[in-house]
Amino acid sequence: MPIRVDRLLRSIASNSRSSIARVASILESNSDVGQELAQVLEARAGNSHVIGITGAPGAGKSTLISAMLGELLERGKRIAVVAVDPSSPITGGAVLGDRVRMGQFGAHENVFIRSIASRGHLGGLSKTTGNVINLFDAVGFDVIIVETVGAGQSEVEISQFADTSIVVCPPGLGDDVQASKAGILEIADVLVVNKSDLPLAERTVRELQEMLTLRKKTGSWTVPVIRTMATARGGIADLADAVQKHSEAVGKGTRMVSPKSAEASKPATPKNDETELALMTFFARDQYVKHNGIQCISLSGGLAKLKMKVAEHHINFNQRCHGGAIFTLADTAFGLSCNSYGTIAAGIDVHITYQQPVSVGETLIASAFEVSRSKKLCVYRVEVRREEDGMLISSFTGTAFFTGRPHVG
Ligand SMILES: Nc1nc2c(ncn2[C@@H]2O[C@H](COP(=O)(O)OP(=O)(O)O)[C@@H](O)[C@H]2O)c(=O)[nH]1
Ligand SMILES: [Mg+2]
Repeated sequence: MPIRVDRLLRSIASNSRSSIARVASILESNSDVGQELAQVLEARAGNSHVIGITGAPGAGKSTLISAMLGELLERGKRIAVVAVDPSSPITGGAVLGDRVRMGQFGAHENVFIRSIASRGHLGGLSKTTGNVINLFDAVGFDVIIVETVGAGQSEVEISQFADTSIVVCPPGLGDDVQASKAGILEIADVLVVNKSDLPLAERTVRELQEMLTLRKKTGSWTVPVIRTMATARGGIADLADAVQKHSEAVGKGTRMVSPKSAEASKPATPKNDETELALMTFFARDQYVKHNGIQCISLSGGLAKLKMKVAEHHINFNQRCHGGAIFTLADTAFGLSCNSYGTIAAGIDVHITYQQPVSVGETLIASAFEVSRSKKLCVYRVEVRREEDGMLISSFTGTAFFTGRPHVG
């Protein structure tokens, strides 16, 4: 083992805060030393209970974590918090706010709070976060709480790291939001309706309970719906009890074996020729795709590669290709790819960025890649490039939910 790695490992064995912070920074830098450290730490991890907390911005996750810290400290635990903030690498805006909200216990000797900025690490969020979690695990924290912001990919990724996933719902969840969050609810081991002091809270609890009775139960664990008022530490003991019960039900360190079990629980990949035939049929049937002049280049291994020549009817009022047309191309590549597993996959959350304008006569190529896939959810990335010079025009990420229902016809 190189001297530097060995020295760093010895420095964290003393459990000094500054050494742990230094090693966390090295892991985040993803340098060679960081990668070696990550391997050693992974081998030493598996004793902590990792709790993922996710939900819409403003739901009260950070406030809830602060209240949880108070409760868990009273129960004699050492706790590390990892706040994953996708929006704020430099300004520290939201991160700083979160520190304030978790601040009451931030300086406690048995608490360690670390923020990870994730912007600019496309596809790297899971790796860095996983490495920092393993660090806290290896140095002996009893509980590691991971907060992820927003809706979409990061939650899905984080659910792969947590032994217990908590989804926080603010009161007033309308029907639309419920539908779009169906996939997120699928990953919840514990549901929390925070801000139970607000008038719509009871209705939200009832709606969530109804949704839970409708969905098929997997395993023996029954997902509880807990009411909390994080600002006044209301319901926090119940939440800590529920999380503890889940931990006892599933066992410690389950996240360490999850890559294997996740692999086992993935929908089986059908044989290539069958997949391609099915995808070809979907493609041929799609009226909207035809209307936009989208052509298929390949559908190999369930991953779609499509082509669209930008015509007059794709042009917007600025004489450029309409963003909606580029979106259609990327979304079609996403839709075909995630539907290649024999059952209907429904898109629940997508995001697109536009890097370059496109003019009439240019040809665009969209290629889909699979980022992750579990039994219920999958995440895809699609790149749209200009055929002439390979220039990146647009990047798209999408999450889809496997409904379990077969395709019609
Ligand atoms: N009324 C009420 N407000 C809350 C409660 N919990 C958190 N808040 C407020 O909701 C806002 C967002 O909280 P924050 O923890 O930053 O949410 P996050 O974005 O999910 O981390 C803050 O102004 C909190 O004070 C609660 O139980 N009741
Ligand atoms: Mg927060």
